[in-house]
This record gives sequence, C-alpha cells and structure tokens, in this order.
Amino acid sequence: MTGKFITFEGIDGVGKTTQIKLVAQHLTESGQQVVITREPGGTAIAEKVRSIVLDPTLQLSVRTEALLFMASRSEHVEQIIKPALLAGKTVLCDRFCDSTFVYQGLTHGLKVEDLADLKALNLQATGGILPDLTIVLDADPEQLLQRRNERGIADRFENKGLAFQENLRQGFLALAAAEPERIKVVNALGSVEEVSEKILSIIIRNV
Ligand code: Z5A
Repeated sequence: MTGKFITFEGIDGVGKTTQIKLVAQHLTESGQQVVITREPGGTAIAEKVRSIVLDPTLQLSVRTEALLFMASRSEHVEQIIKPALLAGKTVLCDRFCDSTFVYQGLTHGLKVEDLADLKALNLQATGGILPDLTIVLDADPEQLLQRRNERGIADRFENKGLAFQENLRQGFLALAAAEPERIKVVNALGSVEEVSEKILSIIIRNV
C-alpha cells in the first residue's frame, strides 16, 4: 500500500469533521489525492448499518453493537479504504477501530490489556489494514456542551450524558498512552485554526 491512512477519534462533537475538511484542503493543495470517509458508514451497506446502530429507539447488546460496527468496517475497508490506499491516496477517516475499542470495550469495564478479543475481530474485519496515524481530539466534555446543544437531536450515544462522555475521553487517552507512536492527542479547545495547525504539524512530522 503506498497511500497513508489517518484516522480521527475523540468524544462526540469534539470537532473531527471540521478538522478533517481542513486537513483534506491542505493536503490537496500540497498535491496529494485525498479521500474523506467516516465510520460507521462510507458505503451503501455500511450507511444502513449506521442507521441501525445510531437509532436511539433500538436497544442493542454490546456484542451485537460491536459485530455491527465490524460488519460495516469490513465493507468500508474492502470498497473504499483499501482501493484508495492501493492507488496511493491519503485516506482521512472520521472514527475507526479505536472507537470500537473505546465505545464497545473500555466503557464496558474492559481495560486496555483486555481488548484482545475486540482486536482479533477487528483484524478479521480489516484484513490487517490499520491506521498509520491516529489523531485523538481531546476536550473536557462539559466545555463541549454548548457545541453539542447547538446541534440539536441526539443519537443513541449522545443521549448517555456527561459522565459517559468523560468515560469515553479517558478511554481514548488510555489507548493513546498505550500506543504513543501511532496515536497523538491534540487539545481540541482552541479555535478551529489553532487546532488545525497542531494537527497539520503532527501529520507532517509523522506520515
Ligand atoms: N461508534 C461506536 O460506538 N463504535 C465504533 O466502532 C464506531 C463508532 C466507528 C458515530 O457518531 C457514533 O458511533 C459515535 C461513536 C459510535 N458516537 N456518537 N455519538 P457520529 O459519526 O454521528 O458522530 P460523532 O463522530 O460523535 O461526532 P460528529 O457529530 O461527527 O462531531 P465531530 O465531527 O467530532 O464534530 P464537528 O461536527 O466537527 O463539530 C461539532 C460542532 O462544533 C460544529 O457545530 C462545529 O462547527 C463546532 N466546532 C468544531 N470545532 C470547533 C472549534 N475549534 N471551536 C468552536 N466550535 C467548533
């Protein structure tokens, strides 16, 4: 694979979508071919899975949830991510495997060292394609409340409250501490431009 695979992670509404667009713009201007995608989603089937897993009216067990995210990922890797990487493109993906490790693992009482089963499932879903670099946008959930409220209707995960968001935050920080080479933490509370500058300097140094 000659392309680079960069994922963006963090708690809900922390600014991933905003920052991915700016990174894409910068990389495109510097001559790279860029693909923006997201999880769950990216393909017709994966978008259908997305509508199930985010539906606040459905009760899913954590195992069902994990398997649905993996099924969606398998489609997504096969149809979008792998062909783009083979063509030498840079893939910017809004959430990927670390979201599964946090949302379906660490927030359900697992520790980073207990993630072997989820990691094995993930390996099957991705065929071994893993991010070259992961940016975790980090912020105190309380300080993001206003951003989230302005957005209106909440999905199944956003409905779970501040303590859950703090739990998620600690999960992403724990993953970053365990894999500091791949996962870089960026403070998401500056202006859009300040955060973007930090992300770009990490990408330039690490990819
Ligand atoms: N999930 C899972 O459980 N397991 C998995 O394996 C995977 C996912 C892959 C997907 O939700 C859900 O699926 C997610 C985890 C779960 N949980 N939730 N909820 P999603 O894709 O619909 O949503 P999201 O990823 O959580 O977040 P988002 O809605 O896409 O938000 P964001 O991309 O991080 O933020 P944004 O849209 O760029 O910014 C939010 C607002 O803040 C917006 O109005 C911006 O204009 C504003 N903003 C952004 N940056 C700034 C700064 N710097 N200053 C001020 N305002 C800003």
